[in-house]
Amino acid sequence: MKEIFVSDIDGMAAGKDVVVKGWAQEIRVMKNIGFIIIRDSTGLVQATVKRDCPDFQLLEKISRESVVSVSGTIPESIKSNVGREIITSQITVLNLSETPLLIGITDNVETDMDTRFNSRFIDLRKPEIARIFRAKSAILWGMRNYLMSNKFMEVQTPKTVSAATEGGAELFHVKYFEKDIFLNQSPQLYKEMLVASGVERVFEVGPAFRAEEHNTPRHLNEFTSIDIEMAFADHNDAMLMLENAIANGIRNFMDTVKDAKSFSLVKSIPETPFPRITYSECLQILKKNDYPAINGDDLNNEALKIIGKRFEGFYFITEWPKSVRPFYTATLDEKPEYTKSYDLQFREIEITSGAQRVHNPVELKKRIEEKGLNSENFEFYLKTFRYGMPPHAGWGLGLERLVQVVLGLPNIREASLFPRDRTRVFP
Ligand code: AMO
Repeated sequence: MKEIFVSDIDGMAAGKDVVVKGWAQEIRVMKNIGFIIIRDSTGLVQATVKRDCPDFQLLEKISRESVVSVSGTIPESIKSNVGREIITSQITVLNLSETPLLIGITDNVETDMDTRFNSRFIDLRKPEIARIFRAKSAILWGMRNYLMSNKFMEVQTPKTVSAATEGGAELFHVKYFEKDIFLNQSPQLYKEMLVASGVERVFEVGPAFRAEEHNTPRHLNEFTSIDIEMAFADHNDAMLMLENAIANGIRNFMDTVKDAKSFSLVKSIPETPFPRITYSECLQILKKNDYPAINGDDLNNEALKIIGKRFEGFYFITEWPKSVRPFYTATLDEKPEYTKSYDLQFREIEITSGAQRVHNPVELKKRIEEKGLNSENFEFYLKTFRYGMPPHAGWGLGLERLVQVVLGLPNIREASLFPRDRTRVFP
């Protein structure tokens, strides 16, 4: 195991002996001196190699991106523009890299996204790409921590299913022995079933599959869904959990990722509660903007752009019409054509959908059938509502979308290590 990471060198006293292991990002050799800029996951260090070093000749042989282990000493004064230096006593090449590299790492050449994703393992060596995933990890950790400290239990549910969770056509079919089954679009039915099992508060971080045909900067065919479901709660309670989980995720990102604010679009921990606007209020705004009437329909991208301009960052759109929400969404007692549902938006981008759910099994069966689905296929789910199902609410959040908006990434694919889209199932 390596004993130190490159960033551990900061603050070490002159004269200390260290062994640095990483990738040889750049090699320069002159007559009496040479340099290797070594990169590891924490940063860069310059290994200065003087002519009297027994391994000086090796410098000619090391190709860029070879993996090296370099022993050396921290000098009295650092003469390197990477801010860290060791004076080399020994170089071991652990594995040579082939040349030329598949894509450049430090060169200022624009490589198109397709070429980059074909060699994603090298693309990820670029600090400006790697930090996206440090941010993603830190945001997720902060959200997870918030949920765990609010009595949520993390669960794992099947991704191979025999019933379409959300209905609709966005399903991948899979041959499963003699049967035709689906890849799950969302853990919706399972998280609700776990509420009935008495766990009360569950969350899952896992893949969700959507066979969306469209190729857009906001859609992936496999994304990471963070889902929660909580018993004895309504839509307002679930919204409270959501805004606090997000604020905690961003707080953790800002506290733990170096220079977070310098590369993120969101520059501070968002204040809670997030602003709320109802669907009907959105329609009024659209009308004032001479936008064509869309009552009862989903709000499309253009409409959401108009609404999004009124808010700085995150905001909720609440009380969506029943017609555009899934069968499991509870309706408002006083306005039964509208629902106890919400979307969390950032500008025109939808980050989360959620709602209080129907908990009455008779109503739920009716709602399934109203959507043109066969309720017999949902018997495994409906059954759990007949033996003591509490009122409950929850949400599903697209992690890559959240990372996209927090960092201001132009394309959601940038927030996925190995993106899956209409044409890409590789690497
Ligand atoms: P919904 O279908 O709105 O709701 O999905 C929830 C969130 O998942 C993200 N998302 C996507 N991200 C990337 N690519 C996609 N193709 C994609 N599709 C969806 C979005 C979206 O807001 N069961 C409900 C949630 C619930 O009510 O608990 C559901 O799946 O960020």
